[in-house]
Amino acid sequence: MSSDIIHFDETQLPMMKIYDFPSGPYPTRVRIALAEKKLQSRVQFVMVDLYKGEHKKPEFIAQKNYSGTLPVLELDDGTLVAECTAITEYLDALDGEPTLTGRTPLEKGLIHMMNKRAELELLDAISVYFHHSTPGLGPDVEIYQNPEWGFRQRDKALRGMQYFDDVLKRQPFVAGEAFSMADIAVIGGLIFASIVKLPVPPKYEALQAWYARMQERPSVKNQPAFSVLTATSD
Ligand SMILES: N[C@@H](CCC(=O)N[C@@H](CS)C(=O)NCC(=O)O)C(=O)O
Repeated sequence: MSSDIIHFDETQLPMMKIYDFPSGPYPTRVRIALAEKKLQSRVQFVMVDLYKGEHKKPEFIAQKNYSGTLPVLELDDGTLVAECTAITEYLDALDGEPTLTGRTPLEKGLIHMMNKRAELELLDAISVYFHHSTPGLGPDVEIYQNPEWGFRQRDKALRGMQYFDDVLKRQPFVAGEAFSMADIAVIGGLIFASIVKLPVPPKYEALQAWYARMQERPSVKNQPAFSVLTATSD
């Protein structure tokens, strides 16, 4: 273990706020990161109802997140950090153990690459499918839909599953030998895949086995997203 790891007493950390929708795939990424870092007690969650379009209200966009998405982290001085990757990097930098974003330059580079691929090839693609080719968040929120574009993104996500299956045939975690932010991003993708009823094809055995292992982690298995999925599954 390197000597530059910072350990701190998390009870001394000022309270943070997270604008959240507890069962959402992206907010779940940050919830998993918080659980891994054991920082949940330092966070006050503020519910923003996606299905009521609260995240698209002019006040939310002007005052909390220009992109009109969740989650958003607010520090006690009012500083706002949006984007799951950025929030995870901030939380990870607060304390050195466990690391979610890597220690060495190579670990950091590989984790960032695989995290980005998980977003591009899986999670964001499924999100586009959800918003464009399914009822999404409902007619009041989904004011522009392009179903053809959504179906292309669904097919892209299926190719993404094949890619991550290949990766996980070679290594135990998405970015190599250790659990990281990149695993969390793929978990978010597969949660979203369940929401849109796009199950991982059985032939992707390595991806399925990895996902089963991930759902045994305490930081993952207790997430509200899984109770909602169980409650709504056919
Ligand atoms: N790139 C953003 C995406 C966040 C995102 O799409 N969050 C979803 C919540 S699951 C959302 O706010 N969706 C509402 C919408 O796009 O209208 C991130 O990584 O935080």
